[in-house]
Amino acid sequence: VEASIPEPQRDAWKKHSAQGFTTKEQFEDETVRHVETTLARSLFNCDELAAYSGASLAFRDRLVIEWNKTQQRQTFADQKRVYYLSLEFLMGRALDNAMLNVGLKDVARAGLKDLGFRIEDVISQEHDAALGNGGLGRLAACFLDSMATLNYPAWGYGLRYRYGIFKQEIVDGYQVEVPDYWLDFNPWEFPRHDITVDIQFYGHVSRHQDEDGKNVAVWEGGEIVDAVAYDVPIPGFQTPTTNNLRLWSSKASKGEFDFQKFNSGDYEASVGDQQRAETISAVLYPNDNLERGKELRLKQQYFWCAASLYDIVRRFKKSKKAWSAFPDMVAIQLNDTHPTLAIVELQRILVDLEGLDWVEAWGIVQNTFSYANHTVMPEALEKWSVPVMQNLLPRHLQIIYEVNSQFLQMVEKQFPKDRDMLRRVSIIEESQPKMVRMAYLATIGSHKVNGVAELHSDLIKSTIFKDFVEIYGPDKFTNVTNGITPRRWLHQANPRLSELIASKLGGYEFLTDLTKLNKLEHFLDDKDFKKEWQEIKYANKVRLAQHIVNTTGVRVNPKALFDIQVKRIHEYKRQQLNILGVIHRYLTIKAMSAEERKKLAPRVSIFGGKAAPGYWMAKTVIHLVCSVGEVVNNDKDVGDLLKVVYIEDYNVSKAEIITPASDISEHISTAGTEASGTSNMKFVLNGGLIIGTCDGANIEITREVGESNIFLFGNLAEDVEDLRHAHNYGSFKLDPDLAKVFDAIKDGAFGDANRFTALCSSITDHGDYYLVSDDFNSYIKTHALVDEAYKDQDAWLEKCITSVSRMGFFSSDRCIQEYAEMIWNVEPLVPEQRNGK
Ligand code: NTF
Repeated sequence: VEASIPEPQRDAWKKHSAQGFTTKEQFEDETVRHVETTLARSLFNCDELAAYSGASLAFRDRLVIEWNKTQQRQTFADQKRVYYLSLEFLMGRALDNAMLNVGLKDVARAGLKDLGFRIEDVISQEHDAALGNGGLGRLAACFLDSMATLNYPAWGYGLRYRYGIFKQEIVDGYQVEVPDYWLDFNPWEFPRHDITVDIQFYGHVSRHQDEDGKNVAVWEGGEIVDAVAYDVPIPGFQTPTTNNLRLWSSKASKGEFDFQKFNSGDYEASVGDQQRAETISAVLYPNDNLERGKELRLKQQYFWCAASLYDIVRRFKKSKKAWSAFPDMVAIQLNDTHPTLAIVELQRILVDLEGLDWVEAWGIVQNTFSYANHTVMPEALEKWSVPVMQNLLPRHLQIIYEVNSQFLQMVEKQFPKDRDMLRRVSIIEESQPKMVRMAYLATIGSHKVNGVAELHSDLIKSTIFKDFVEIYGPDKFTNVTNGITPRRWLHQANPRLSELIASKLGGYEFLTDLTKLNKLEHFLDDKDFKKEWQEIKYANKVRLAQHIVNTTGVRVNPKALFDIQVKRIHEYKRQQLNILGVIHRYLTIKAMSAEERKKLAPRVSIFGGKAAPGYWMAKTVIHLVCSVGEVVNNDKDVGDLLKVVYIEDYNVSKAEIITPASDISEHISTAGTEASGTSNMKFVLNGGLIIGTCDGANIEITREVGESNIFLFGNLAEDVEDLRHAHNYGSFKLDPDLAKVFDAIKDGAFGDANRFTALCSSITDHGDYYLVSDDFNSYIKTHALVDEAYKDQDAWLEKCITSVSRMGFFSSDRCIQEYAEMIWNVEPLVPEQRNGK
């Protein structure tokens, strides 16, 4: 029974209920109070960090008031909720976002000024919440923003890693990883020590007869770890909704603390148990698009799925509804296969703990879950070894085998005697050791499966899920093209551009209906507007140039064309193609006469992004970029014509500085490998053009902005397989321009050539899997077109403005609405208006 205040005392309670500030005076009151009492500081020792902390706590108080109201409203409304399960949430900074979303940034700016601080300095004190690797985690963060903004009753569930993605330092041109301990002071989370769930691991399964004589499975023994909830409020943009992101942290269970050992004097061993429990949520696995099958990762997954499901089921049970109503109240979205064990866990709860019949339970499970696939790359598809799972989760493995056996019986009926089909679609791969194919399990346990861009959704139907389309029919598979939140990626990152757009469109409605941007096309002849647009871009480039000189010492000319590639370093994303192209440009400049050089448009090639610590080839690419920069940036022949910089520690807050400053950005993955990409959308929305392959969302961006406003190059996805085959079984012919680039590297133009041997030979001698050579000529030629186009600044500007005006489709609001209507079947919940209905 939950405690509550008795009726007669409720008025007193309401009278004193917290309100949260709205005026500048109140903001200053709250900020100073927090600095003085919560932080125990004073005006004699309040630095920018303390000011950040005080202001954040003032905003947190406001958020939590709205958050409480939202939770009450949602409980009372008793309607379907959506639960978004993601192992990553790449949130970035929260203060700026909170200020903008509650509409009090101007109040805070004025208040902080009164107290002696510049708001920008205060905002930049915040440590990024970096609980993700890249696109997948940032997508989850954009989705939370959109779900709150659109008033959907939605919860995020994730893990509260003590260490987020590592901090990258570049030392002597090499990546060095530094742990990201970010929880020292985090005003944005609320520990909920009262919400603790016991999570079981290992042990064994036995069979018992229950009272009705039914044979039930009982999972016994093993170890128990506690999951403790930490809640992070997610404010919508100018809406009454503040949703919840619940992150689980692991802790040794009280029962688990081994008093036997303790009493017998083995204190250290019992502390050891404590520490082992805490390692479960200790660290985010730093791989993007790679699964390495480590037991601790599986432990993380089950820990988080089991705690989240316990929470969801408990909430449902309070409603006293029949189990058959579960899918009418609960939609669970799986962000990739990482939470697939939640499917098995719900089946276990329904059958083993709640006594439902298997078939009825499985129907409920399938109607509850949906699964989004984010990659087709084989090394990123999750498979878990059967022996590992048998040991860690014995009952879950039994359930998986039972699900598989019923599924295969169904397939056998549909395709009698097609043995190979059964082998192909089995959840269990008959390898040595046997493996559980998580993508198949997720597909079988869900009512909808979607890809994240049109090409990708077509690809999954013709490759990894081809047989499943035959089995279930095509309607189970659908597309929801990714999107980004215009609040963070336009309004917050590029406030001047947002303001200029608002001044033309007569307000900020475009931030909640991004299709309104299309009205910008009416201003293509407005000279003042265009001039101001150009000035804003220039100012954004000056700001980035300042960051570059501060952090790398390299001085870049903000009048040069800024050519940017920032994303995780991966062979499939082809930063190697970019840097080899840069070398080609360098060699071309070196061979030019002084006259010819005068005609060339100056360029700055900007790279940024982290390599997974164990990804040696990616680290070599970083080293090559830095080595080329070292030579080019100090070459007097080249001067401003070419600069090459590596921006250290690319993360969300750096992206907010980098994205608005691009003239052109690179989205150049081998066709068919990048499921969607989302930074492509961010760059175009900020008035930069892109050079890209026909891959992922680039294709839909082209459809929207028009072919004349994008620089496409390279081979098509449909030709990739044949080209690879030709490399391996025909004759591989190296592109002649690329050959010259390799000669320069081998001659030691960028330092000791041995360091780059493997990188070069992966292209020249080992099949060129990512088609760098096949696409090189097209890439170089397309960059020449970019140079030409940039010379006509007026035409360039028109391309940029036209593109921005056509980006409405890529709002994550559109994307969330599609999920809500096509997949989740949930409705928004808006509070009743006071004056009526
Ligand atoms: C990533 N997938 C894809 O590589 C990106 O193209 C896409 O934009 C994002 O997902 C978001 O959909 C992964 O990180 C994973 F885990 F699936 F490999």
